[in-house]
Amino acid sequence: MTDGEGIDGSADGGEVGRRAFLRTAAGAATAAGAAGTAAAQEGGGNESGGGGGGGGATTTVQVGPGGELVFEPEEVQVEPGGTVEWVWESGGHNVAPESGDWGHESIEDEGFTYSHTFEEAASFEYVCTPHASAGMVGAVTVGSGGGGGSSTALPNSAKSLGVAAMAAMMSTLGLAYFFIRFGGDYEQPSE
Ligand SMILES: [Cu+2]
Repeated sequence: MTDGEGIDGSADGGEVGRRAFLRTAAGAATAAGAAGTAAAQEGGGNESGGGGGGGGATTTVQVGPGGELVFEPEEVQVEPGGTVEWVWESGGHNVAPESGDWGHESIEDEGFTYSHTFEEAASFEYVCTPHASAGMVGAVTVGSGGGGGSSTALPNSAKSLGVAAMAAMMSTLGLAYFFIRFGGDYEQPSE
């Protein structure tokens, strides 16, 4: 009945002290983490309207440059209201849309130009009819859509805040570990 009571009592005392310290350390770490999260959310909250200079800009696509059976560049991106101009660098090509009411189906010679203004945010694929099988295909992406998926990326400021919060948490926990491991006992164990 009475065996170990004194030992248990002192052990409990030590345990309580450690737990209290752990609670304090954990609380500090949580607070640091919460502060970091809040700051990160604030940092990520600035939704600026994006770059100006969208509508009205003209992007040039070379048609068959150097006699090669390609559109160069093969894929272009414009903002809604942006214009794409195709410039024939060699003859025998056209710009035939996969769908939609645009493009230039007639075969043209070098020096011809065709331009179209894209208002709708979508992806427009097209081919050169005579050379589609040779891989003379192209695409116009209007807007930031088309599988970019970059809207979920955190701004760098939020990332660094997160790292700072994590570092604060780790250092707090490290300090806690140090105190728990070595206690306040700085005496060397006598041998
Ligand atoms: Cu062609």
